[in-house]
Amino acid sequence: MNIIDLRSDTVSWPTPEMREAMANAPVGDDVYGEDPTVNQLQDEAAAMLGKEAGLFVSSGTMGNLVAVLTHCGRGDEMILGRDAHIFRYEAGGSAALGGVHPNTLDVQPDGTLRLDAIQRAIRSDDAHFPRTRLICLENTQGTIGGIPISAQYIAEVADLARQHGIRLHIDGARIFNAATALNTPIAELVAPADSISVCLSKGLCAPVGTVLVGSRAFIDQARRARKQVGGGMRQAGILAAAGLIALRKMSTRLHEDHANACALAEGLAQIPHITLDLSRVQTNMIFFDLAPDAPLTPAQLSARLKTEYNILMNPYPGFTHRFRAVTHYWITREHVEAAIAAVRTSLS
Ligand code: TLP
Repeated sequence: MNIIDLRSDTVSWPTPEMREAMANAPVGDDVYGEDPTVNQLQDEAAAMLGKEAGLFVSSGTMGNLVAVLTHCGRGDEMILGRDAHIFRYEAGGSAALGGVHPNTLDVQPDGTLRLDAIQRAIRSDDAHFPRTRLICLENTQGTIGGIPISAQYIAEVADLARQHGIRLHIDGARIFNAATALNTPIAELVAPADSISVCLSKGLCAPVGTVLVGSRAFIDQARRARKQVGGGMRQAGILAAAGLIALRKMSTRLHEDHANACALAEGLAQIPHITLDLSRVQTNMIFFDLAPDAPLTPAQLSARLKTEYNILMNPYPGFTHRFRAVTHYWITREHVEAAIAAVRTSLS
């Protein structure tokens, strides 16, 4: 990349090995279940995550939507964080398309929802209330800093859910980052969850795709929901071929992105006008605030970095002075040093 693109890990390009595998992938019609590369990807993802089956979908948003549509019926309720991607950034898809009622709770600084708040949010059996069907967690929790949440907490939420006959879905867009940061085997981390959507196209660099995993019965139903939202793809093995490399190879190198995020954060934290809490940099995301009296406004800093240094880093939507920077495969240590120097010079 001659551009240093720190806006997100979604911007990561496929690797040369992925492009090669895509060009040569054996394919079939996946709506008939006949694409060997898609089948391989689904099976490998399910095995890695310790679940019975997987379903390849086009995006993280579709993975979450299909999961919610499969777990919930119209008028049912899901409990999730007010800062969850599903609630904030998925265009209200589960309400628009599934009639699913969101019951949102505050996300704690450690990425969790308070167990007592979940307990209180679970509805009793009363005709006034929607039926609580689902709890959604997000790991890593992106909007509050890319914070990984532990296997123990997930197990506690799952216990609570099970006591009430409620399902647990994990938006695992960055679940491999969480497993890496926590040093927990991924299957152990997600063991108590009924479904997990795992993005291949963020830190794992595939150009497209997410795998939703769960029990065989859940995935059989999810296949119908995917079809309903127009997500049945045909010779999708071309995409799944990149996904296989994402799973097999890219999932084991994320500690490099985390180390680069730390280096970037440490450099930025020393620059006047920047406030950055280093203790919150635990995976590949960095959030920092620009002082209101800094020589540039956030919009001006972002524009300066782009036009003068070819560095893309955006103010974070919904906050007046906050930036988010995200490291990924195409961000090297040299890029990190260049970005620190560019921000320092721009703000001097
Ligand atoms: N997140 C994107 C934007 O949509 C904000 C980003 O740049 O971080 N779950 C989580 C936790 C996500 O962060 C994202 C994407 C998704 C789901 C949706 O994935 P896609 O973009 O594949 O639909």
